[in-house]
Amino acid sequence: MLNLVLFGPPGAGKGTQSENIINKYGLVHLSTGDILRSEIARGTDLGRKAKSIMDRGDLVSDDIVIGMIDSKLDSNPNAKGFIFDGFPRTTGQAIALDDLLQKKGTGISAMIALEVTDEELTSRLLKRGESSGREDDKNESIIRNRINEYNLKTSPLKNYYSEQGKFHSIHGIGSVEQIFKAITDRIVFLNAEMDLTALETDIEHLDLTIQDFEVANDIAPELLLEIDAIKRAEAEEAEEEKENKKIARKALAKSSSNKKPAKKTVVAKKLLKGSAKKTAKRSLKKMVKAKTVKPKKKAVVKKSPAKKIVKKKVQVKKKPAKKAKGKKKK
Ligand code: B4P
Repeated sequence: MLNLVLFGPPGAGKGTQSENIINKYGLVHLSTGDILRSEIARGTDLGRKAKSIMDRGDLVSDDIVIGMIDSKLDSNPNAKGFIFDGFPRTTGQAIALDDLLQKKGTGISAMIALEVTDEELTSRLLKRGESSGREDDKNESIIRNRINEYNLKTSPLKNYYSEQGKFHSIHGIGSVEQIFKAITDRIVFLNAEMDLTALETDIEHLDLTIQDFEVANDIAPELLLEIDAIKRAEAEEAEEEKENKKIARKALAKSSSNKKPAKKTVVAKKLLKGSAKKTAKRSLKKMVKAKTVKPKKKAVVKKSPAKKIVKKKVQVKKKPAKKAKGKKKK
């Protein structure tokens, strides 16, 4: 949530720049000056109380403006951010604003302060007074009083936000467009900073995930050992079968010169064909000299019952299928 305090002395251009910021970022505009003027225009009790104070160029009491902001925050629950224009103007208002936002689970992102000289402010406000009809813009001494109020009561807020690392100063003299560009450049920086903070929070959450992974990893080694043993046993079995076939081929080659095939040759043939494999293997091992064939040690691995069941099922299915075919041919 982007919550900006647009700060500066009277006539610094807070209202003017607020309009541009709202149009670009879709923030809800809360201008205490506008709210007070609308209360005066509607002739409410609050408006009547505020009018004489504003006409003198003094600040309206903290209680009144804090109450106004509170109800405006409540009436915009789905806002994606606020721009506070002309509020807070005293340390009391700043503390109250922090409390209100904290209760709503948010806070001020930054204070953007427009810096303008007293001479420029006076000239701008007198010029506006020619057409605005605002009492506080018509008289130079009232304008001076507003500037004094700012220097005395409002300016200290720069330190308040500076201590929180939220103070951003913008040179407020130049064209409206130039100043707006300087503000938006700062907002780009602020958004990047907010993204970075969000990323840091995500990484903190990621630490928890790594911890979870480590717990899971404590269990994993046992499973990995079991899988490894199964794989090794299968590889050794395949290797043994390969060697047996090699021996059988040698035996066949030796006996090819003999008229009668030796018992060893018959067994070897059987082994190569793959029939009576187990019996052949056992016989061959007995007959072949211990020097030539060194049986490998087999890894003892308990195969899972599920595997055995699958093998048995396959064998059972094969046999009746062969018989059925033979019957049909007859
Ligand atoms: P606000 O309504 O807040 O207005 P402001 O200080 O007079 O003017 P702002 O800074 O918004 O200037 P703007 O853009 O209009 O205060 C009015 C009174 O309300 C206060 O004196 C006080 O009594 C009361 N009040 C409000 N909030 C309060 C609070 N929180 N606590 C207590 N009392 C409170 O610009 C001024 C003029 O300059 C315009 O004519 C504009 O066209 C011109 N301008 C703007 N940018 C310019 C630029 N770059 N170059 C030349 N001219 C420019």
